[in-house]
Amino acid sequence: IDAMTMEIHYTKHHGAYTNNLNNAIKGTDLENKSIEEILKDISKYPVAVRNNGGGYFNHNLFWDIMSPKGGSEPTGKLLDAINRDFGSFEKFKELFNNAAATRFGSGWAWLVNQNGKLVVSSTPNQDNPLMDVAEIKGTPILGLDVWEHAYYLKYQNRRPDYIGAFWNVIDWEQVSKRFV
Ligand code: MN3
Repeated sequence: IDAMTMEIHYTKHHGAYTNNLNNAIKGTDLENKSIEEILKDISKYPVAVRNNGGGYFNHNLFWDIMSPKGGSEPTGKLLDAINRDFGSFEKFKELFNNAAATRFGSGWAWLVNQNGKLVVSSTPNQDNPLMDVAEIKGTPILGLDVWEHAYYLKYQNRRPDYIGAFWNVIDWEQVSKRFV
């Protein structure tokens, strides 16, 4: 995962979602709600709130669960839950990689906490599992951006190589903190 892609991704793409979300909710009662509260009733709001609110939340999570010192494997309670719900860490990786690789067009792959049970899902565009419109709902604790802007500079069309490299930068301590 290279520095230039991350720089552009953070300053331009995430910056745009954040500004556009703020503009979309300006002067409405959504200004006083948390992003989680907004996302859970997203079907009630304009599409600009869905796209940019999702983009704002999803990237905040994405930056938080990556680290240059990442990689390795989860431990403790999270590893126990992965083993219980997927059979093994390797099996979970396979499912997650498949969700990320087969998401058609732009979107995200997720590890989702459904009241203590872990499932893998993917969503189109900037949707996420917190949204009432999501097919698979729950709390996302790990997410991978598979929009072309997330990898095209370095990997061009080779999305599977980008997905493979993601495992080297996952900060499992941060993912574990989200698994409550
Ligand atoms: Mn992105």
